[in-house]
Amino acid sequence: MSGKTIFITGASSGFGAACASIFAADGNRLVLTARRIDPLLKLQKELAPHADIHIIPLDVRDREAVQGAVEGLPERFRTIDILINNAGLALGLEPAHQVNLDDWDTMVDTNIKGVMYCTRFILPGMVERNRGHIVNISSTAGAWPYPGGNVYGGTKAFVTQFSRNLRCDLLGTRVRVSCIQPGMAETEFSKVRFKGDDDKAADVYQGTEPLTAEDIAETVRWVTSQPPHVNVNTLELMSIDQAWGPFAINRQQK
Ligand code: NDP
Ligand code: 8X3
Repeated sequence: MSGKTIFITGASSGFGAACASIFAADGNRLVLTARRIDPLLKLQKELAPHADIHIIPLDVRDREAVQGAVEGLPERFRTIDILINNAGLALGLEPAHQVNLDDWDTMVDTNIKGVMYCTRFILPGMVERNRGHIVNISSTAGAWPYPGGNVYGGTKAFVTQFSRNLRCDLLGTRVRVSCIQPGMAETEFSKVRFKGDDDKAADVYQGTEPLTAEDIAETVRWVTSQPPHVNVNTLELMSIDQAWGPFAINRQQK
């Protein structure tokens, strides 16, 4: 797949940056967005020989900024073929009764509202052109609960169900919607979750072979390169070193 215009949120690291590399190598035009401009500039410099790249410093929590970013795109980037709603984060792993409420707000604003805003401002053009593809990055955490997953898992459950509901609204158009649900993958994700504590972040992956950002980017590439009549609805993937546990049971002390 080449010659497409692809809008990626959260392109400054992890899955988003890996998607940028893969889609640039294939010869696509990219709009790369994230809050941090320096990694975007670096990526632009690296990828520019293969692809036309437009970068925008963008906080997806800011509705007006998202609208301004989409409406202010240079002419050659306006026809967005693929939106990758990837920007997101987990903050903390505390139980619900001890959690920092600001962290919950940040996750809701980024993982839910950011996806809503980008979708709402980019989707009308896709419907008008009767073509396009939205790829939403959810998580296994949206389907499978774990201690401390509380609001992070809730936001990803939103992403999964929102993706399905979009398909219902878009039935009769040629606009596709896919939801990817990765399990544990080694990126900056845990460093962000543990607020810069590198040791805690490293412990998450210690002794395992986690998914990589490139694994997810390859998955997004596969999903988006299916024939136009094929819509991959939901795709869950995990490292071979991860699986489900049994139900947790609280036993009375004798
Ligand atoms: P990273 O922390 O490496 O990347 C997250 C990206 O999101 C960064 O580019 C960051 O950019 C961006 N981002 C965060 N907040 C905002 C914001 N308010 N506005 C714009 N961009 C923002 O993690 P991953 O690559 O692993 O995560 C990508 C997505 O994948 C997330 O949605 C995450 O929840 C999901 N996921 C991750 C898994 C994992 O185990 N790693 C597994 C399943 C899903 P910047 O800080 O520059 O704004
Ligand atoms: C990231 C995967 O298991 O840390 O979404 O929640 S997990």
